[in-house]
Amino acid sequence: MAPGGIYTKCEEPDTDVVKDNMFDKTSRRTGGFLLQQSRCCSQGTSISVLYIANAVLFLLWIITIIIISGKYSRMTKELERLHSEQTLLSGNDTYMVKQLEVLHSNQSTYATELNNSLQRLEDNQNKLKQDVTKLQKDLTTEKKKIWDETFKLQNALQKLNASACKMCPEGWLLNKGKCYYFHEQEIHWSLAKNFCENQGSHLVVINDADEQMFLQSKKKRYSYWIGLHDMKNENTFVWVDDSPLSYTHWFAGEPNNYGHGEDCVTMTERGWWNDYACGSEVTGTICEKPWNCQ
Ligand SMILES: [Ca+2]
Ligand SMILES: [Ca+2]
Ligand SMILES: [Ca+2]
Repeated sequence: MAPGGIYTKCEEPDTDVVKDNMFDKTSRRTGGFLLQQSRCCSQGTSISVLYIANAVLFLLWIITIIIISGKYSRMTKELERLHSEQTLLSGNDTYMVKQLEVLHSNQSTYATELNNSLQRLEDNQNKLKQDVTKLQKDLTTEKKKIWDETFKLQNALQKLNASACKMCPEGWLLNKGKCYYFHEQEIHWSLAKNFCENQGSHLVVINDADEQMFLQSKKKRYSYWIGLHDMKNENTFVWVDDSPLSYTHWFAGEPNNYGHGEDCVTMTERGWWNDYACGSEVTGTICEKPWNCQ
């Protein structure tokens, strides 16, 4: 196609057109009316094509606009969504910042409480150390006092022992404030009674089980006279110091007033009591007297 397109072709006929014009001039006289009509129809067709092309172009433009509009709408929605998410994220960021601030505040509080607790523990530890130190000091002081008291008591005891005030005379045994003497000689009851009285004592009076246990644990011979008799009234036994007969330790079957009569009492094997003839001699005598510092 020559420059100028369809319009040029219609207005500027080429040599063929000139020829045609010449032919037209020739045929105008010979009846070329049909040819001229055919050229006008060709121009109308071109215009129609032009319109159709324009319409197609317009349609494409409209479609393009619709597509672009659709994409623009989707992009707008996407932007709105992103903006919404950004707002949400911004909100979350703000919430996170607040949470961090709260955590930081709590951390500071906990740190302060921890420091306070540590300080209290340290104070308590120091106080305990002071208390322990004070207790150790008090204990040392008390120990010194006890040692001083012990030393004083030892001195007093030494002075007491060194004095003439003995707890019991030599050869006598001490038990609960009483002195006892085990006379190892075979004599009858009246001599035994006199012997004890000559020692500032009397025949032993057994008042309870403790005294009985002490005596039987110390006896060495088989039989000893004790201070019990029924000389005045048969089978009514009395002590030489008139103490009540509140305790007895008779052997089985005793007192039996055997033979010609038994009105005095002995402590025999294993400590059992037995009424025995006062004129008979037995292997020993037990004397008793209160402890007396003389
Ligand atoms: Ca007694
Ligand atoms: Ca008798
Ligand atoms: Ca008897």
